[in-house]
Amino acid sequence: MDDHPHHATDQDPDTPFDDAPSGGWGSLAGIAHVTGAARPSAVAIRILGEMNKPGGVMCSSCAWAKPAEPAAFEFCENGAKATLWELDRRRAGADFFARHTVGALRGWHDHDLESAGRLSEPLRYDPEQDRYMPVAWDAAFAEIGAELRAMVPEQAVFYASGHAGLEASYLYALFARAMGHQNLPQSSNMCHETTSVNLLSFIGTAVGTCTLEDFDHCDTIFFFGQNTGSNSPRFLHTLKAAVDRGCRVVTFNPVRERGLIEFADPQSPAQMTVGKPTRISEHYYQVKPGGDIAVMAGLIKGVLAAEDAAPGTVLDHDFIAGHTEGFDEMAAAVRAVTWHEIEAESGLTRAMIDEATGVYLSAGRAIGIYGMGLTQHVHGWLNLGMLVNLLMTRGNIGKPGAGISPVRGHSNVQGQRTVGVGEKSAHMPPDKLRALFGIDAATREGRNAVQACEGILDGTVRAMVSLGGNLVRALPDRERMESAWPKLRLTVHVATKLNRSHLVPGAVSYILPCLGRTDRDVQAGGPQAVSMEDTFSHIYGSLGHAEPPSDRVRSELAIVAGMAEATLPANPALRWRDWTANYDLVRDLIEQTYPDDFADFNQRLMQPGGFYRGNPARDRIWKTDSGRARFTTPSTMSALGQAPGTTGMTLITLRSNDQFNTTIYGFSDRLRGLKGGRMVVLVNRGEMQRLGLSEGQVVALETLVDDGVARRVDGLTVTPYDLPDGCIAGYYPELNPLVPLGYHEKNSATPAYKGTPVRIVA
Ligand SMILES: Nc1nc2c(c(=O)[nH]1)N[C@H]1C(S)=C(S)[C@@H](COP(=O)(O)OP(=O)(O)OC[C@H]3O[C@@H](n4cnc5c(=O)[nH]c(N)nc54)[C@H](O)[C@@H]3O)O[C@H]1N2
Ligand SMILES: Nc1nc2c(c(=O)[nH]1)N[C@H]1C(S)=C(S)[C@@H](COP(=O)(O)OP(=O)(O)OC[C@H]3O[C@@H](n4cnc5c(=O)[nH]c(N)nc54)[C@H](O)[C@@H]3O)O[C@H]1N2
Ligand SMILES: [Mo]
Repeated sequence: MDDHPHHATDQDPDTPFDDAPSGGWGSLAGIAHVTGAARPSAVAIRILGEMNKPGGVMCSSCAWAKPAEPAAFEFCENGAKATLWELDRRRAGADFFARHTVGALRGWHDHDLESAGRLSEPLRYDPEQDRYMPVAWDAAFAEIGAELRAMVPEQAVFYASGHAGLEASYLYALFARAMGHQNLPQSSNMCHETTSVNLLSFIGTAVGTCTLEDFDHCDTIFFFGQNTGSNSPRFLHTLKAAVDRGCRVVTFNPVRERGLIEFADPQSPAQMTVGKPTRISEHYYQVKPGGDIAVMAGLIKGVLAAEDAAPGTVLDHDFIAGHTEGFDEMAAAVRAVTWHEIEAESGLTRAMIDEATGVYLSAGRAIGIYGMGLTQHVHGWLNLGMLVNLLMTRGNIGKPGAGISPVRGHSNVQGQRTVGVGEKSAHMPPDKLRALFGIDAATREGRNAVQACEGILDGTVRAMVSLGGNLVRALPDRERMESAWPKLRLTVHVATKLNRSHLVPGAVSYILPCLGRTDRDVQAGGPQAVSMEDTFSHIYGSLGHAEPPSDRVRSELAIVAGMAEATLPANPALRWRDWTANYDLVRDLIEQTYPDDFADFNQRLMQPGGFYRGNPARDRIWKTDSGRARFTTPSTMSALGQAPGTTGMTLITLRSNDQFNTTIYGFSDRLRGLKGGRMVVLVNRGEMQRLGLSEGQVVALETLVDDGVARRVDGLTVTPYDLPDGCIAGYYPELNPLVPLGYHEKNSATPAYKGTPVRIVA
């Protein structure tokens, strides 16, 4: 019997829980417990004290900005959890793997796998014993190199989760291209790829146009499907400051997310003692999942009606005429949509949408914020198209205090793309590859995450290298993917902690333990910093101080360089050892490869507030085919690929306040008032009655997409929750087996994790 605390059930009565508004004392109380320690260590306190400040560690949780003038504590509850989770004093070393077979570990809960502690030595899977065994680094690199050399380059896939710094990521992207492929899927393929692909085609930039300063000047913020309180909590301070100076916040979200309703600032002692939180959203509308296109059609209808009533005063005619194309077609299509259809698709009334239009029209400067609620839909492209439309009617892109602002997920997910981690040639310019390294890049574009999965299913992909992440758990169609994974010839995981993906080894399989961002990274050239890019395209250096988990753990950059050197033919321009000794040299290469983005990179590395790499759309330079910003003509009023019908429900998968993606810190979702278990299905009371369900009843969900594959998750406890009719919710990653791999955003293949049609089976 394995010695772990949460076997089949995932109840955790000890997780701290209280009912305080998001950000209050309650959020601080939860921090110390995540790794079972009574209180944070001295080094943890030092790292948290310096976190997100120049010269400190840049938080490995979310991608929110690190302000030039940081607060006394520039970290949040969830950043602290991520930090303490990494600073875990427990170790998953050789003795741990001697005690547990891979088969036995497969029965463990995700939370318990990572709770085994930091990985502390390189491991090779021994199929005879079904165990991971310690191995020497050189032997690991030699075998990985031999396996990769024996393949056609395009049979290899190099995945990256958005953790690793720019330096390691650049070398990883270079390694793939030097080997002869561009199969570089990234976590953003499951996340903001909808943004990267579609914003590029609408306004000529793959990233948001705002910077942190814009939040000091905006008159209104329209929020679509981003859960600030759990996923980018430091943003709550920015929001509160905006609200305090009169900015009006309007939110569209099927779930009433606590942080967007009210927020108590734990850094404001007055508020703590008075206990009076600030109201964040002036209006909060519980839109149906996939209903945002209809909402925005209604808002634009309102703008057009106001212009009709007072011609020349509402639309930004100079902007529309001087900078855009497609306005007339878009406006005609929106005028043709009926309010009946808008109300049916959005689940909101015309009066509500008119009320929100009033706020929009009252504002000279508006910001549109969004997250996974817009991107993870089949018609996510149109969600973004409509938001761009709405903003552009009044010239709200490319002026101070206005813009479109996707909130990115992983701390360096945006930056990895900037330095070449991506499947397209454009991600790492071929002329630079030739000039700097004499390498001719593959002309064929590579595979994104969904295409990589298809390749694993059909056997055309033979090697899966992962720089961080937990792909098997994060992907759609998990059961199909888990059963295909062992057919891989080679699996390599560069990781800090043990996770589920490590437990489906290919024929040859390695776990290579790496330093985390909080760890001290000392190479032949001395202590090394790494860097990352935030959601506002600002770049920061990060310096770790903690004692590494063991002397057999290497930096991500050293591991990438080690694998590359063992795989590639000798090339004097590929100086893997020199680069490992001194990361300044890698930053010089990044600057040479992307001179517009990274001028004086080394000199500006520790600049307070980061350095800005610029954004043409912010300056109203449109790098689109026509040189103009494009209005999008809506062709449908629902972002869903398939309506659930009367017997089905639309499933949205959520993150709790006690997880970072597949890393489960605990079993409480404090800000939603839920605790104890993650195997739940949230249903509103009216729907429970209509469907004949009772609270606490255990049910299954089955997917209604008809593609010949049966998909089902059992053992879900019915939990009443305030949601729109026709909509149910549950947790990611537990419900991932329900999402079909082929059910994804049209242009970018981002899985439709927020709009899967399912049936509840009692
Ligand atoms: N603590 C913590 N921080 C994180 C993460 C984490 O797991 N934990 N993950 C990181 C990552 S990688 C990412 S990408 C971000 C994710 O951060 P978010 O973008 O906030 O993503 P989610 O929490 O998946 O969902 C966002 C919201 O969308 C709403 N929603 C669902 N469907 C719809 C819809 O159709 N319309 C609208 N308007 N809303 C909808 C949900 O109710 C939810 O509130 O957070 C990052 N930060
Ligand atoms: N149903 C559903 N599925 C989803 C989503 C959803 O909303 N709903 N969201 C999607 C989104 S937005 C994303 S981004 C993906 C996330 O997918 P991934 O990025 O693949 O998954 P993570 O859970 O972030 O990865 C966690 C693992 O990263 C490793 N790790 C942690 N820190 C480090 C480090 O510093 N270096 C290295 N090398 N490894 C490290 C640890 O081993 C840890 O177990 O999931 C997607 N899947
Ligand atoms: Mo993400």
